[in-house]
Amino acid sequence: SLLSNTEKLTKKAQRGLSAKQAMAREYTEADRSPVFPANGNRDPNDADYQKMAKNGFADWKLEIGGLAEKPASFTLAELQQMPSRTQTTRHDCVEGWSAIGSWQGVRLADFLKRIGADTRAKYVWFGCAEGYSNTIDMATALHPQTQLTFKFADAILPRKYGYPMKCRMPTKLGFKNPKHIIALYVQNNDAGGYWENQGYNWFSGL
Ligand SMILES: Nc1nc2c(c(=O)[nH]1)N[C@H]1C(S)=C(S)[C@@H](COP(=O)(O)O)O[C@H]1N2
Ligand SMILES: [Mo]
Repeated sequence: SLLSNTEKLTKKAQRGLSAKQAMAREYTEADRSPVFPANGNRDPNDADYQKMAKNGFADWKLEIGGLAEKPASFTLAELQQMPSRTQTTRHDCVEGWSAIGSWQGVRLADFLKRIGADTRAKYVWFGCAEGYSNTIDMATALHPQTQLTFKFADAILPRKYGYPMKCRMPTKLGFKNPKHIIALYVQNNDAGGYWENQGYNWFSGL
C-alpha cells in the first residue's frame, strides 16, 4: 500500500509537472516506419470475437457504460461516420521498440461528449476481446491526441493492430493503447489493466 500510495503521488506530480496538456510530437507521412511491429494479441483467441469475425463484424457493437447520459451502444458504421482526423506519431513499447505510424479516427473527447459522459469522472476503462483491459485518467481521455482509431496508414485497421477499434494515445506507452476494444466505461474507480495489474507503471506517459 505504501508503493501504491507513492504511485498515486507520482501520478499527481507527473501530471502537475508536465504542461497542462503536453502534446506528443507529430511527424510527417515520410517519417512512417517501413515496418510497424504488431505486439501482444494479434488475433484474439476469444469465441465471441471469432464469431463476429466470421460474420465480417456486422454484429460488433461498442458497449458503453458507467457515467454517461446517453450510453447507447454503437455500431462500427455509426462510429466511422463521426468526424475523424489523422495523427502521425511514435509508439513506444516497453519491450524495447519504437515505431512511427499514422492512425485515423475520432477524438475520444468528441465521442465522450456524444455519449454525454460526465467528464468530472476520474477514469475511462476499456474492455477488450480476450480480456485485455486498461484504465486511463480523464485528462488523458480528453487529450486532443487520444483517438478512437479505425484506420492505420490510410487503410482499415488490420486485425493485428486492433480491428475493429483501438484507442491510440501517443502520450502513453504502447501497453496503455488498447486494441480490439469491445467496451468503454466512464467511472470513478480505477479498475487497473492487464499489465498495470502485473506491476507496470500505471501512468506510463506524459
Ligand atoms: N487488446 C490488447 N491491446 C493491447 C495489447 C494486447 O496484447 N491486447 N498489447 C499492448 C502492447 S504491449 C503494445 S506495444 C501495443 C501494440 O500495438 P500494435 O500491435 O498495434 O503495434 O498494443 C497494446 N494493446
Ligand atoms: Mo508494448
